[in-house]
Amino acid sequence: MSKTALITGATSGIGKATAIILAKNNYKLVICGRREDRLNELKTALSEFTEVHSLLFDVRDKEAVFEQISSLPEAFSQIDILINNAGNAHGLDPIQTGSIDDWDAMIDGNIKGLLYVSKAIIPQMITRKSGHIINIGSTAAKEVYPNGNVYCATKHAVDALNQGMRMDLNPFGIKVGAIHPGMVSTEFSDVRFKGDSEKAQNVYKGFSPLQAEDIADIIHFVVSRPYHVNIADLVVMPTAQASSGIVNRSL
Ligand code: NDP
Ligand code: 8X3
Repeated sequence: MSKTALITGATSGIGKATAIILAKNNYKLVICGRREDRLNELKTALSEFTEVHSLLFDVRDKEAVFEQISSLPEAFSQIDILINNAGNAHGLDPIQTGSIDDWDAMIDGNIKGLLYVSKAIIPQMITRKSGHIINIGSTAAKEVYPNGNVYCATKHAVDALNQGMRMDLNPFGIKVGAIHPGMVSTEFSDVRFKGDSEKAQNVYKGFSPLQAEDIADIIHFVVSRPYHVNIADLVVMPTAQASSGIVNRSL
């Protein structure tokens, strides 16, 4: 029987690429996001390969998270793999001029949203004594860069939660691991710079960034390991990148 994966943030970037590769490899999917048109489009496209169900919710909305996940039809209600991917950076400002609304969006989405979705799904994994949770962190989970302050703090929190979840869920045989990408060309920078496409494009200028499909390939590798193998913590950068601040823009 094929496994069911629930992917948050499946409407774009890493989440969408992951949905595509998992669908082509016969995983059943629950795809989640806030943009209904994109969810519908993706569901239609992937239905050629697998069974797909979509859930429309904002991960920051506690009630909506629990309502939507508990509304899953029987055929999709057993979640074998949870991919906590939804998240974004909002702004790139020094701490003294950062916007409180941006801080709230990042803390509420990247940390609290990940917790709400996990809380909605972990009990069934405990009952079955099986399951796999993949948390999408970032190189920003491992180091801090100038003006990254709150985004880096939220991703450091994801790193801590990943470790904590792995410890607490260890008695139940549940796998927990994080993937921490460096610079990936998605809609991430468009969101960070609030639609200023020139600023967004400059982020990836002069080198070959990772593509969403590169991370999706890795996620597929991670979920397809045998039961006794848990990829607990994986950092992946473009070859041109050595750290958050060191990027060789001549590659
Ligand atoms: P995108 O902006 O392309 O995708 C972000 C996804 O998250 C979208 O599907 C969006 O869906 C969803 N999302 C964002 N906020 C919410 C919310 N409040 N509720 C529900 N869904 C939400 O960026 P990426 O694919 O790059 O980002 C995916 C993850 O990867 C994020 O956690 C990001 O921090 C992380 N990451 C990205 C890197 C990069 O350089 N791109 C590097 C390291 C980590 P919708 O708008 O439809 O709700
Ligand atoms: C996204 C990568 O370098 O913008 O998490 O923080 S970075």
